[in-house]
This record gives sequence, C-alpha cells and structure tokens, in this order.
Amino acid sequence: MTLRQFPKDFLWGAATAAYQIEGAWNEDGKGESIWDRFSHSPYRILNGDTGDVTCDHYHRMPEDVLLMKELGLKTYRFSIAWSRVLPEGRGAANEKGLDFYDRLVDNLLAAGIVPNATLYHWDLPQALQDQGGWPNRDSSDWFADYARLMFDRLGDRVAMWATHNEPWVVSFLGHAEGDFAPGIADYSQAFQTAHHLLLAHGKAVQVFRAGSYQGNIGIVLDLQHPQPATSSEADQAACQRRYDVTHGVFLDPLFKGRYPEMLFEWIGPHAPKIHDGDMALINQPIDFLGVNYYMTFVVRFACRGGLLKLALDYASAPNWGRTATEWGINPPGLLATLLNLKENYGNPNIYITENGCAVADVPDANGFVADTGRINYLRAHLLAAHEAVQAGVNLKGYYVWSLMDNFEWAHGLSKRFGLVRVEFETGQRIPKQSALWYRNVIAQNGVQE
Ligand code: IFM
Repeated sequence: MTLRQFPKDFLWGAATAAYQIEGAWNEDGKGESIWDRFSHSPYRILNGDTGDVTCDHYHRMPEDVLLMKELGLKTYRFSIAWSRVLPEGRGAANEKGLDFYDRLVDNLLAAGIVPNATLYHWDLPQALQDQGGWPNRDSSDWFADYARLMFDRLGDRVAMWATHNEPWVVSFLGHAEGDFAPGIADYSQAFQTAHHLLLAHGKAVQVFRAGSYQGNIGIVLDLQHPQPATSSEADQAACQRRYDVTHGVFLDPLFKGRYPEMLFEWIGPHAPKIHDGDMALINQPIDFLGVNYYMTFVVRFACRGGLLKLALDYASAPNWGRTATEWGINPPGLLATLLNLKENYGNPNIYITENGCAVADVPDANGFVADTGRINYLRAHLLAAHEAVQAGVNLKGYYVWSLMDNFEWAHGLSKRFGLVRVEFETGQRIPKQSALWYRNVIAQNGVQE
C-alpha cells in the first residue's frame, strides 16, 4: 500500500452549519429564521423533524471542540446563525448570540484549531424574508451590514471567512423548486436571488478589504459535475445548460465578471435585473474558493424537462453503489471539477469545504458504528484530490461533511453524515470508525492507496 501524502501545511478539517447542529432555536434572544418557520410548517420536512434541538451544540460547544481536538482536526468550518446575532436581521445586535460565537472561536484557538466561519448557510432571519428576502435588492446591504458586525467582532481571530455556502441551493432549491426554505417556486425569483447573493458577496468582500481584518475571504460553491449522456448535440447542449445554471451562474461572474450569455438567452424573461457596477462588485479578487463536491450527474435532453429541458441521472463510478441519500458515488468527478477550475478559472486557491456521504449506520450495543462504507467513500475522494494536487491544482485543504450527524434539511434527522454519531434523544456523541480512520489520515498527512 502506498501512502499518498499531501503538501506540508495542508489543512484537514470537518464542517457543520448552524441550523443543522446548534438547536436552541429561540433561546437567549435568537430571532426566528426561515428554516425555523419552514420546519415548523406541516409536511415540509420528513417525519416533521426540526432543528429545534438537533445536536444541541449551542449548549455542548466546549465538549464538541474537545472532540475535534481528539480527532486531531487542524481546522473547523462552522456557520453563524444570522438571526442569533441580529434577531431582526438588522438593527440591534444580540449580545448573547455574539458571545456564543466569541466563545466558540476562543475555544477553537485554545485547542489549536483554525476557525473557518461561513456567514450564510441558508438561515435568513424570517424578519428579512418578510421584507422580500433575497429577491429584494436591499438584501445585499442587509448582508454587508451583518458581515461588518461579524468581522468587527471576530475579525481579529478568524483566519478564514466564507460569505455564502452553496448559493445554487439557496437560489434554486429555495426559490425555483421550493424544496427548501423559503419554499418558493418561481424561476425569476431564483435568478434574482442568485444575483443578489453574488452582490451581497461582493459588498461583504468590499467591507472586509476596507476594514483590513486579518485572514482570508472567499465563497463556497456546490459543484455537481455534469456529464452529457451521449455525444449527441442535444445532450451536449443540455449538459452545457446544466453547467451554466450550477457552475457558470456563479463562477463566471466571480472570476470573469459576466454571466453565461447562452443561459440568459435561454431563460429570457427570467434573467435577473442587473444594475451598472454590479458585475465589477462581484468580480473582486477572492482569497480562496470553497468547493463542496458530492456528486456527478449524467445529463440528457428531455422534451418534458422543465425550463431547461433536461433530465438528470446520478452517475456512479464502476463498482460504486449509492449513498443513503440515493446519490451516486463518483470520485473521478471531483478530479474533473478541480481540473476545470484550474484550467478555466485561473487556478485559484481551493479548499474542498465539504465532501462526505450519508450511510445507513448500524450502531452496535455500545453505539459504535463500523462505517466502512464512509471510509471507502472518503478514501476514494481523497485519492482523487491527491491526483488533482499532482496535476497542479492549488488545493490547500479538505473538510469532511460532517463532523457529526445532524439535521439534514428536507430529510430531517433521518440521514447521518457524521464522523461522530449523535444519539438525538440523549445528545451523546460517539466517534465512528471513520472518525478514528480520519484521525490517522490527519496524523499521516495522507491517505493509503
Ligand atoms: O448537509 C448539507 C450541507 O448543509 C450543505 N452541503 C450538502 C450537505 C449534505 O446534503
């Protein structure tokens, strides 16, 4: 067996998000978020689950940081619940909410773990949704003010900031499909949301640069690798439309200062309203790009395939099955994704900010989970990441999704992505076999082929 080692100083971590782990949804002055509202509405979430308690990280944070230390994590990626620090989304700040993130960052630093904070992981304050949410252009200013508050508070200690997590999900699952909060199904609002998320990103980067805070700033995109089903012109064009709507809509403005022209011709009246100067604001240099990679899609033309006239199937590499969320498993798609960024977007500094899978974990009598399926998944993706490094991709770090089992959005508590098992009834944490395996990967700075 060969040990594939990563460059010196490679950052090994694990990721979570506020709504998925914190609980304490209405404690210590926290305001309601769109995910609180959505999960409290009947039949939105599988089994009627909510994030009201989930991992109860809000109360167990010190214990969780110790767990990270025991796993040898070099970095931890978390998100800030906007409505915890600004209950109304803007205006008066909630000192107790700010204090929670202060303590989290201090605990991380004391444990020798680099904090990586995401400002927006989908939980818009409900008060801002009531004022039109992301489709309202003012949202970019609300976000910039919120960003300033957090930079002022934590900017002396947080080394890495991401403005948004997966703006594709916010725009399209939240505003075109309605699967996710706020549950809107309207392509015009979805494309307008995408533009305003990018504008908000640009304004936050501007605030960050003007404030000369320490650390780096970037954005996190979910890049689902698309492959045409056949070499037919119709399938290839469908694949290009899919690429444009998942990748191009975000990567092109961020790195090239323009939107994909063909896509905007295709969607016609659904194209967003763009003001003079917007594209320059969006196209500011960032310090890193976060890549969340989970899946590859085979794309084909479908005459009844909705606005984009396409249909998707999950691709699995030979001998790989599906995850517990039924997603295909295709490690070469990660390599292809990273190479595309190198070749077409100027080889930015990249962190894989999420990668992982849900497994139908079976605990033994002590709650221990021998999750070899997850280990195989992670190992294969790390080998693909290693290949990317060999090919010259500027890959600087890798975060497993997720540190611990948590609230998996529309699937509620039914899908487990964690390195650490959480018994939701008691809150007990039990590291799985994958956690012990990952500790070894970190210690060796590499993975066995
Ligand atoms: O749980 C999510 C996370 O919030 C964002 N990226 C994908 C994960 C798995 O679905």
